[in-house]
Amino acid sequence: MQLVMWVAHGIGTNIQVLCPSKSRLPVISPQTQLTPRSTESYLYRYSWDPEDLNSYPWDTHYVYQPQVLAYLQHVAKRHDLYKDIYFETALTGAQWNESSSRWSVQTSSGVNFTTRYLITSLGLLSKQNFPDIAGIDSYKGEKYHTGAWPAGVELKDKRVGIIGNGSTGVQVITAIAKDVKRLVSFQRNPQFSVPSGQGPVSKEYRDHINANYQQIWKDVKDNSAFGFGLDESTRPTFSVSPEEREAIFEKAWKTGGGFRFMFETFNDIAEDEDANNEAANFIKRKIRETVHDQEKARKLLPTQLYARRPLCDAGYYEQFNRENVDIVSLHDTPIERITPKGVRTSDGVEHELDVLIFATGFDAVDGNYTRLAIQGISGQTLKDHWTHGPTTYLGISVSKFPNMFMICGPNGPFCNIPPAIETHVEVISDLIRSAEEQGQQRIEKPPANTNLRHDSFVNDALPSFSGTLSGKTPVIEATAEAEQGWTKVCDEASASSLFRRTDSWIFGSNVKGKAHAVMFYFGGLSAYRKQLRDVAENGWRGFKIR
Ligand code: NA7
Repeated sequence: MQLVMWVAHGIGTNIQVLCPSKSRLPVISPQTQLTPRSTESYLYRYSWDPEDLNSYPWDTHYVYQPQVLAYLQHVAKRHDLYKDIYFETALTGAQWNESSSRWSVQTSSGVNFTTRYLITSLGLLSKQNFPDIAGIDSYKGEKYHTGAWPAGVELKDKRVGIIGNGSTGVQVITAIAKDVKRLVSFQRNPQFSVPSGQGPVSKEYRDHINANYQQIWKDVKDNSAFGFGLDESTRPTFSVSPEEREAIFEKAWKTGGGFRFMFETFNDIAEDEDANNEAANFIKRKIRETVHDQEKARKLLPTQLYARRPLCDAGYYEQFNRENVDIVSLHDTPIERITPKGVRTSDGVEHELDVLIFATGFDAVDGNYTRLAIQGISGQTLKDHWTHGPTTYLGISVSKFPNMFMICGPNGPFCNIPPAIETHVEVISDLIRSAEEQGQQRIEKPPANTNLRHDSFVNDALPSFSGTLSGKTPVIEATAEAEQGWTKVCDEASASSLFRRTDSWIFGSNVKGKAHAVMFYFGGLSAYRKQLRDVAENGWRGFKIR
């Protein structure tokens, strides 16, 4: 999942994977593992190896970062993938060459490639977003962004400040509060967080998952909107009495899970403002009950709609009952500047710190695409193409960028990421395979006894493969009409969502100067997969294959 760049030369053969680092997953020091997020352990893995699914161990409802990394390493070893991966190698530029129908790909290590297909897996959330705060470079203490956490950071007995309280900030605060000398959360907008429900899994639970794994994956992919393995509710908030509603919220609070709380309780929390208020008020009551100091509680009470990525935690609000944990509301006292010693707020207080943590999120979804010079037909970059916000066909393809495919590109499904990744890998593989098969049918049969390959692989660092060309490389390109049509579909699918009315990375409004744009298909994973099937069954409608 952290493989950042795939440069594919053909499906099933000669896939070269570029990866800028051996361990891009955030690494907090061993004693302060981040509380996991929303994907439960049994789905935080690949579905296509049933034997491994049934036998690979996981002991808690959510896995921690070292366990996720260990799992990925295990899969890479088990399926002999290391030989195809170039570590410490980042993509620096790529150009489509119309006359040869090839991509030229440049990398940070100086190894360049010429490929038939360019498949990107750059990450929805990987380009770090640093806030535009005066004096940020003047700070002399230790400074970290949670999206690039180095191994071995020691926070024990230090004065730590953290800017940001989204999904990551909430996790970090919960994880480190007990160890640090002093912790100050510099909070702009308070968010809603519910318990995660982390804990050990029983043998019965694991046996149940194992016995039903194939059906579970089928339901996740083809019978659900969010792909989290939830029993997504079909019940409107006001279809039950206030007492029943309270009991339903209370049960979800006790069970735990952010997406579970939002989508397993009622079906209209993300759509209907009154319903949203009911859920929001329940969580606010919990915050008031949990946080003893009412001034701290006031600062922690959200003031916006409950309509950002739903958060969960392993005791976030409880941390503010510790003497060593404080909160600065940036609505009350905005940051004036970052100084060499710490953070100065508008009340004149200089909060002196040993460590300053930026949990300020990411230039999400298209951020990694627009910072790179990926040039399609006529040398146009993706950045040029996306001046008014990112547009794609089905989240995988962009017109004028032939034979380039994106895994989790803009306007892919808004859902759990592992099944979204698998869906994209499946559809891209099918599309290329189908186009290659059509191409093969069109060419003459090759002469016998040649060491035939579909292409000649050109790689400056490796010996070139022997072989000859057999036929023309198919050129697969989304049409401009299909791209516009899909953008409209995504626009309409999110029109009624309250998520669209809050400022967050989901609509690109967390980064200064970035266009507020539709970045996801909000119609649900199973509906999305139905659309893909429909496209495939109708001759890959919306693609030109030449
Ligand atoms: P998020 O969810 O984008 O959160 C970023 C946080 O940083 C959020 O609390 C922001 O406050 C805060 N922020 C950003 N800029 C500033 C400035 N200039 N001053 C103060 N505070 C600021 O990123 P995460 O890493 O937590 O999570 C991203 C996703 O990764 C998450 O949804 C998971 O899917 C995994 P704001 O709310 O904008 O006022």
